[in-house]
Amino acid sequence: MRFDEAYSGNVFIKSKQDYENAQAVIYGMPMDWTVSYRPGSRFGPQRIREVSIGLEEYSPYLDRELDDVNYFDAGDIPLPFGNAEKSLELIGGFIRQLLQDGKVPVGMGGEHLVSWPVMKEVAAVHKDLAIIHMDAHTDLRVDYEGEPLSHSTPIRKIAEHIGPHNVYSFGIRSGMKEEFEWAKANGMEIAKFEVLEPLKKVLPKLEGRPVYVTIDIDVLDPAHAPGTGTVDCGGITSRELLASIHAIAKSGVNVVGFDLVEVAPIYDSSEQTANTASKLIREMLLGWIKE
Ligand SMILES: [Mn+2]
Repeated sequence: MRFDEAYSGNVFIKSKQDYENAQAVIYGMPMDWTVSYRPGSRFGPQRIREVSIGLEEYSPYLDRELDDVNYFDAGDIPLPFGNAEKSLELIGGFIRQLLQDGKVPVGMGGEHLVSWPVMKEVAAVHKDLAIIHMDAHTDLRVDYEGEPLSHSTPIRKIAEHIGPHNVYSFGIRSGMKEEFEWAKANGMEIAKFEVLEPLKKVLPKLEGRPVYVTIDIDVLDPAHAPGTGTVDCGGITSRELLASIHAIAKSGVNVVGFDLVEVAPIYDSSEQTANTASKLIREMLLGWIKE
């Protein structure tokens, strides 16, 4: 793969731009064509990169700095506007290549549907994969008004693919009654309203297992992250989300890939959401990409 083709401008702070030696590869998935409410997340990845320049390179939480991690920012994957099926195929192909090269995928969305082909490819390589999902929304719909390719469906798709008992959702406060009932009937754990405390109970169960973590920025309360398409009040604080990232870092799970999705700069007039997202990515890189 020629990454210079995908490269589109600035990079996440301290990216080494050395693919061969990179442990992790950051990439943007600038797609927002299946959203049920407000579009705009296609511009998320670029804005997160731009504001990342304002980050400190050192994490006082983890006593580690970005120079200690080798990562490569591949830019945004070029995706055909309006064609969800083709976009997901392209994302899947990109991830297949990264995994073949032994890289940890670090994705930035984009709407949440982009996580589906990523999780599917990761599951093909890492048997016994578990998913940690943080979100305001269940994302367990079969379809949205008849359309199965919708940003309200990715967790249902991966749950059916790897088994619902391997998927753990946290911070959920919005969804149809049927979605909650489906989860309960199929042995899938949904932690409502909170993230950190239920996560601490689940992490020991996942010790030693490969885990993919998918975070929708709207798990945060809109007071902490207003710049997203489907805002939903009653969410967690950025402090709780950081503590949750650090709890995963300290646990015995093996994080084999992760993403942060649904940042929509157009609703982010203070740029608080993009700045928060860039710090979350810093902490995930420092906490989850081990030596
Ligand atoms: Mn959501």
